[in-house]
Amino acid sequence: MDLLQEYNENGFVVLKDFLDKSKIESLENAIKSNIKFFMEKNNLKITENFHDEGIIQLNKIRKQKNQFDSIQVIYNTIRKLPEFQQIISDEKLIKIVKELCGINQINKNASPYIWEGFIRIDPPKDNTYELKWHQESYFTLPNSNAVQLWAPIINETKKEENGTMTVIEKSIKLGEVPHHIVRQNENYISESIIDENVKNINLPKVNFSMKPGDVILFHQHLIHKTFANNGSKVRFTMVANYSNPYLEDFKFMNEEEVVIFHKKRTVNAEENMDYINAFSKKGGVKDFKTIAN
Ligand SMILES: O=C(O)CCC(=O)C(=O)O
Ligand SMILES: [Fe+2]
Repeated sequence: MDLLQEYNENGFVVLKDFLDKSKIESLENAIKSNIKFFMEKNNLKITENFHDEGIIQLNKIRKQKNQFDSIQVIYNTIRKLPEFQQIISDEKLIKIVKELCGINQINKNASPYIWEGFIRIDPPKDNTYELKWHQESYFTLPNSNAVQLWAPIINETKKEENGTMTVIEKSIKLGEVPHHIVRQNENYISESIIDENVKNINLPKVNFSMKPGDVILFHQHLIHKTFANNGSKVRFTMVANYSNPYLEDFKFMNEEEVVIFHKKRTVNAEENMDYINAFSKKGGVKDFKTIAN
């Protein structure tokens, strides 16, 4: 079975040992240097595996009121590293993405639109930003047959340790499943499929043990989430979203429009207009506490 067939059948493909080792190493060094910079600023001791300990300690500091949030700055800095942009724009990778999102079938010289690219940092035993089951079509350009990339760096990812990606196999056959606005905790609200609706889906769940260099590419309608990080190491993951802007019904929207568009079409949008109006752009609300339910 070729990659496209496998993708259309299961909703995802896993590419083992796919990314260039030296490019990963350059990115990892750049990230570690950024973490080290903030550790030194905070007078934290630099040990051998300082990057894990650094994130854990800086995450504790961020939770103390009125303390400078280095994690937020690290997040925003490392997503713009040229070493990261290079990996998500890698020729070999884009060639496959073009096949999966249907660009090759339209024009082999055309290329996808990178809607999103960032590096997620999940410290151990902190479930503040844990996402529930969802489909990426609620977070990307509408009608763009988007492909999502998820790939670990620095540390490998395993279900029982620092958690990893899990998907509902073949759930793309269900098409888009309605999402709700779900208040997860004091600090976080997300759009996701409520547990009750997930329970009714009779398809197998699979998860992937991944090493740096491995990549999972999945369809915008594949239902997925990650397991909590219950290990001792930080989970660092590259996330990118590629869309096909050449489809018949594709309509370009800017970031703000996309965010509002999807929130407004959730099942319980009407009861959550305060929250929706407070959102101005991607990742736009920092303090959910001030928003009324
Ligand atoms: O890494 C995570 O926790 C969430 C990832 C995710 O939902 C995605 O990559 O689409
Ligand atoms: Fe996702």
